[in-house]
Amino acid sequence: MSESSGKHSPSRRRFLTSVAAAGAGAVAAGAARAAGPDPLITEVQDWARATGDGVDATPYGLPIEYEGDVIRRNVEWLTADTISSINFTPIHALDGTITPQGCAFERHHSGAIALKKEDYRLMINGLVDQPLVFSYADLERFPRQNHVYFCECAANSGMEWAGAQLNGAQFTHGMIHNMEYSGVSLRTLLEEAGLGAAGDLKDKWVYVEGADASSNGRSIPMEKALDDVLVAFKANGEALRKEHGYPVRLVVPGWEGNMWVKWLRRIEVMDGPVESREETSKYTDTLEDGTSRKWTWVMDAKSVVTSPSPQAPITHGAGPLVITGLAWSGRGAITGVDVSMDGGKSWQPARLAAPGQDKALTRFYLDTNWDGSEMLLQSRARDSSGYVQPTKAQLREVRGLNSIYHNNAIQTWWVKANGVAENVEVS
Ligand SMILES: Nc1nc2c(c(=O)[nH]1)N[C@H]1C(S)=C(S)[C@@H](COP(=O)(O)O)O[C@H]1N2
Ligand SMILES: [Mo]
Repeated sequence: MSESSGKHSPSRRRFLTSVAAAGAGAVAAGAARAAGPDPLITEVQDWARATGDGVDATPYGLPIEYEGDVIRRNVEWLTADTISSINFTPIHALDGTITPQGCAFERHHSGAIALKKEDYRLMINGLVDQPLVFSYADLERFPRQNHVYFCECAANSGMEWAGAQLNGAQFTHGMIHNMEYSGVSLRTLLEEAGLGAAGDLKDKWVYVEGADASSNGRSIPMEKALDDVLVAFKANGEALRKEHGYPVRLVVPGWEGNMWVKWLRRIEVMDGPVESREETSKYTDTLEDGTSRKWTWVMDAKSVVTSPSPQAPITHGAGPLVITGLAWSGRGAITGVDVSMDGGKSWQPARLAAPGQDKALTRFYLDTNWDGSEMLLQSRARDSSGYVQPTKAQLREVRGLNSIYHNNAIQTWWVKANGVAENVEVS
């Protein structure tokens, strides 16, 4: 509510104060608004005096200027340069589950390239009956599918292993996006090339690589390649943005973002994994004893409260409060989310906005009446495999402190009585 017009009388101010003191909260604030003349209601406003923008003003729309805060952000010490870089989705400011492409996190190893559809080629070679090259127009002639999936970088929350570090859900959990992809099943394309030459498919792999300088090559076991992997060219109904791999990217549902090769260029059917850089020195987790976990492809169940959170403090005082967040699992659907306000001592079930979808983000809400005292706010996800999101202590017991990747531990926000929230750990 704006006080800038200066038209509010002292008595109105007192009235507002007394309502707040009575703890009547957000609902009564509406009644207070009616107590004095509100120029936003009683005066004719500029926007009603003349016509607005014409329909030709915005051939392609961007968010209104007042939403200029809902943007990707960097963490300076994580972004050595903008070529090998990462930025973060503003999950604290979004609702629902679909991430608009315009603010979905980006991770590039050698910058985002501009590749025309006409210059696009996808090769399938190796242990196939007939090596093939597809143009973009060729891909459009295969039967198409639509699926919503989350893409999470394995490094999401990686900075939080040793302790609470980054102050905001965008920074601790924002290496994730969730889009509706349209594309062709990888199985369809592999079958077009013919897998007879590969023999027994059980021990076969595909090696996928991109057209950018880094190529970001990764090995994927054939079982996954023939399961639900998509060769996608649309996201949320429109062409992939350049930064997400235009014109074609791989979608590897539930598996770490690094395998979602952008600007997809080549798929080789092989009799073993390549053990490339991105799957050996990177994206593996070193344990206490110095050995590393290998082939940790699946992103385990995880959740985070997006509001209130450090970038989305409570600004309305005690009373009705909507607590909300996101949950996801690479092993299937989210079946439930619990919320704790006391650092994990007690839990209550949150409401899922819609039944959990396979390997996609699920929105949860807890509609509560906040008593105005401080909270240690947490969320805990469960998935269709029966897996329950672990605490940081439980995860460290198994993995130690050397890891960077695959941190799916429960997150805590310390929400103070004034509504300000901070990233903390509870032991
Ligand atoms: N060709 C190519 N594919 C790539 C990358 C890359 O640098 N080059 N980065 C990978 C990583 S580490 C992640 S987390 C995802 C990020 O996808 P996004 O940029 O669309 O968010 O793309 C993956 N695919
Ligand atoms: Mo990543």
